[in-house]
Amino acid sequence: MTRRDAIKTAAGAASMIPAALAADAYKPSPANLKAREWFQEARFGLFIHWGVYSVLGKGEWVMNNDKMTIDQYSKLPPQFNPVKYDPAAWVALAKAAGQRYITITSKHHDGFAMWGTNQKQWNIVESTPYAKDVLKPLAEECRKQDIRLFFYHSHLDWTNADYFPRGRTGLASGRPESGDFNRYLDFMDAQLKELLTQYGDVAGIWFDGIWDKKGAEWRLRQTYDMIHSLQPHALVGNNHHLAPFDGEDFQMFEKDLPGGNTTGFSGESKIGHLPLETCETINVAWGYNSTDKRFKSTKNLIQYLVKAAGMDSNFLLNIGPKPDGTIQDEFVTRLSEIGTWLKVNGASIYGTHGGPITPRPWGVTTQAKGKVYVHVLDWPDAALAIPRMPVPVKKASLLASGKPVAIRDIDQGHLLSIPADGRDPNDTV
Ligand code: H79
Repeated sequence: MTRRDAIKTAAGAASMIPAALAADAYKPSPANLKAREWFQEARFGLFIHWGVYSVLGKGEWVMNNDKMTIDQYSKLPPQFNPVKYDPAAWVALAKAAGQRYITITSKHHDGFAMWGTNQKQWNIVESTPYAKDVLKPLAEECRKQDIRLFFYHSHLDWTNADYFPRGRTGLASGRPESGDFNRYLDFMDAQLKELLTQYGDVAGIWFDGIWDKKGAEWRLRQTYDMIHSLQPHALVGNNHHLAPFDGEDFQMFEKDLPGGNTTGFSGESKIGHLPLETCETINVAWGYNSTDKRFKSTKNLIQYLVKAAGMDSNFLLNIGPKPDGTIQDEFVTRLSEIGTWLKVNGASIYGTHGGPITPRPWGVTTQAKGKVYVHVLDWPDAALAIPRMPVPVKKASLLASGKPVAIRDIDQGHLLSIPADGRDPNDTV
């Protein structure tokens, strides 16, 4: 059974569970199922990590890594004044890259709210000289430019006293050794409610950080149910590095293709039956890091997108804007180069599912509407032998030029040959 069939079967099976037994099982609304379809077709999104940590240019973990107290960290908001922030340009950048959605940090682990929350003064409107909500104009621009908007929201909070007992990180912040964790969760739900009622259509919430306090009662279903009751189509995902929990709508992987575990913290995330997404950075850091020059090449990033699609997964590619609101050239260049490639080859990515041939050392396959797209990332030789397709091959051509491709049936499958000048060093489709 393919992943796609498994998803259909699982959806069918869920609806056959007797109501009494299923009382507690999450049943996604029709709007939610439709949003999942949109999500899978979208395939490519822009991740944005932006907060007061950007001021220091040492990434979004600086408070934890440099063992900063809340007093020390509180010196950052007065320095955060992104006068060059241009949400129209940010959204246009994502559009030009061929991305269909944006996921931005509403709150990262430092607990700082990038919108004018009423729950706490620790927010961009009340604590920075900029004094404006940055999420609202972004949401408006996304609507104008037909991009959907997700909020990244950290469960983990290094500055909230009620985040108690403490977890594994943010231990040098100097908070009192007492607090009410349920009050913290109430606070978080109240903040989420603001995001889901004051920013129009929200594509979903991307949670992160519960790995900090394993075994705590996070009241996930209560929070997920609230989200779905406010916006039934909103997709809930949680970067807990485990198999999906009830109430979630997609499964994510961090710095690894689905099922991979090169990072060492994805060991328990077996691929489930929900739509998939994997996120990765252009250099190494998520939040702005001024010394991080380890930029991946455009080719590497295109191939990551292609490999993700070959595994039936979305790719969420990150940028960390500067504290003044601008985006460094290295990010802009790569995003626009990916966009150029997608203009020609997008039919092999958008709206596709993983193809009939599982990922191979030479590349991957995707499929849509009676076509199989063979993505050759690495030409092994003058000709390439591929496994047999599930149905007879009528015709093969290059996606970029439309030129016919020589294909010959052999005992073991098919033999493809493409002259060197017809190949694309990024990915010959
Ligand atoms: O938002 C970005 C990062 O800040 C955040 N997720 C992305 C999307 C992130 N947080 N942590 N990590 C990424 C790396 C996680 C490291 C961990 Fe651990 C290893 C978590 C659990 C084991 C280090 C050791 C942190 C806690 C214990």
